[in-house]
Amino acid sequence: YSTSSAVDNPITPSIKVDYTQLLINGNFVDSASGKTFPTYDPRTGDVIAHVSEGDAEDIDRAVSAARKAFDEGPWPRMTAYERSEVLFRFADLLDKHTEELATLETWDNGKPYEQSAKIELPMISRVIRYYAGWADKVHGLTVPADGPYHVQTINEPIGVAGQIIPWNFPLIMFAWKVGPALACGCTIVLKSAEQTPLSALLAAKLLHEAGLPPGVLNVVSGFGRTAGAALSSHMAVDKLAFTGSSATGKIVLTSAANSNLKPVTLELGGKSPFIVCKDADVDKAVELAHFALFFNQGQCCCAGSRTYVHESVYDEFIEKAKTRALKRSVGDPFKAGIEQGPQVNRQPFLQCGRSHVKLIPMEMQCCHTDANAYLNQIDSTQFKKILGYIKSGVESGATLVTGGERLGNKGYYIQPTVFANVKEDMLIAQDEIFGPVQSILKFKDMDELIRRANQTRYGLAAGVFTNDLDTANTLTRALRVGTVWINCYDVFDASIPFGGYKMSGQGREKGVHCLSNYLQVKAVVTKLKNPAW
Ligand code: TXE
Repeated sequence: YSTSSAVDNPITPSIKVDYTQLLINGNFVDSASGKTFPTYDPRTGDVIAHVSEGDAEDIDRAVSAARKAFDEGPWPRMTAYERSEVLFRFADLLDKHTEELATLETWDNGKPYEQSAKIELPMISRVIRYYAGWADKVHGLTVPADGPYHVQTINEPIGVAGQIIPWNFPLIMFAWKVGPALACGCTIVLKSAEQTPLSALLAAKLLHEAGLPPGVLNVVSGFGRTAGAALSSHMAVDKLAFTGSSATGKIVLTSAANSNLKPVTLELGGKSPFIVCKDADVDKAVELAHFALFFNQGQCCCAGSRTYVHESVYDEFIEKAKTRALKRSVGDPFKAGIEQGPQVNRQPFLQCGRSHVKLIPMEMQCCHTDANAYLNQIDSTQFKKILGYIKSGVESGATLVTGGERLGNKGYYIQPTVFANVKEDMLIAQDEIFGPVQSILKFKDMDELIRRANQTRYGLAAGVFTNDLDTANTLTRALRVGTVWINCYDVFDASIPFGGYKMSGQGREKGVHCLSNYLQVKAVVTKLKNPAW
């Protein structure tokens, strides 16, 4: 990998952080307790800013504001076109403030600035425009029921939506959640991730500048086990949308069931196969498989994190995958040409009671199947978690082809790492590593491949690299996943539904499918006096 000396000499971002308080009922306010928590620069571990720490009382205030805005406010009552105009104006403001938003995103998360500014921000305003376009196209049906009845359905907004988002794509997650909910006329309480609270506050401020009435979108920064738990169990929240780990997904689903049975959509983890077939152009396959895994420091729920390669091209593939990983440019994400920045975090959040001195057995650190065990681990330290998995890969007998170590002495940089000879029973082939670690597995025939590719508790996505139509179609039908990318990867158009099979989630985001998450269907049956008409 070509490291940049900038790993040790971080560039100072050109903006200052303006918004650190909670946004409740249209105003920036301190948390009820007055508490704050630090958000860190993953390039150095230094504190960027202290942010108001919301917990149950603040969630209560935010839900009351959202409730009032839904029950009495103008938002669900204004014309759908007026709502769409607010969203279009918001998208224009997102474009106008790209530099500030992208800077906050990179500073808080560590992703390359060029990725934030040139890939993510345009995707974000596009998603908002997509849902702005839907606002006045959400309508019901006329139903040909038996009997002397005139029957219609009305699609009504579901009410107050609670939305909990993660740190890997803070603004994209914000847009995927807020866009459809607002288009449908819902009001919102959004809890951002404790690792990356900054960009959502600026985006929410811009949404108010675009004309959003107070109380319609409330943003509470804070921790999962306090603010997140209060939101998912709140009796006055009508719907919950969550993106995060499968373990936390189980917890929020349980809280929703144990409180008011609010419907829940979940977008969770993955262990997606990327399949290189025997007819593949190896150079192109290596490049795409590399992108599928390493994009965003490997911190993607849909990362192609099990690279299956046909035995006829396996050796050549490994050699070339190694060369490509070694060429990856790792360094300060604010520097031009950087492909990989630091992982998101290392600090455990002591404020919410997690201990960073307790030693945890590897199985517990890595196993996401047991929610209680998972809660006891240091689950916020991605950097440590990834290095732990690399160790486990070596110990379980996989071949470390390149990488495997920390990079530099400062910040949370990890060498692009490639493992060969990986087997399904190894932890690195089963758990979501969420880091720059490529695991390569060899396969021989199609039936065996299908069985092995499906041998995971996840089912988010898959990549298939082939020119053979029958191979592509067979795999598409056989793989139990929510998205199949053929000869491409990570294509995230606003109109394409995204979500998982199995423990990767419930429901779909983006596209027309997402609207139903934020709607209730009301049937209206009117008796006809003169059934002849
Ligand atoms: O996730 P959590 P973490 C995976 C990835 C990563 C692992 C742990 O493998 O290494 O999860 O990351 C909130 N009630 N993904 O610890 O805990 C939390 O505050 C309510 C995949 O960051 O799921 C944050 O806002 N909310 C993923 C959000 O849940 C709670 C993206 C996600 O945090 C809560 C991120 C609780 N009890 C991690 N506990 C993807 N699908 O893309 C936490 N939260």
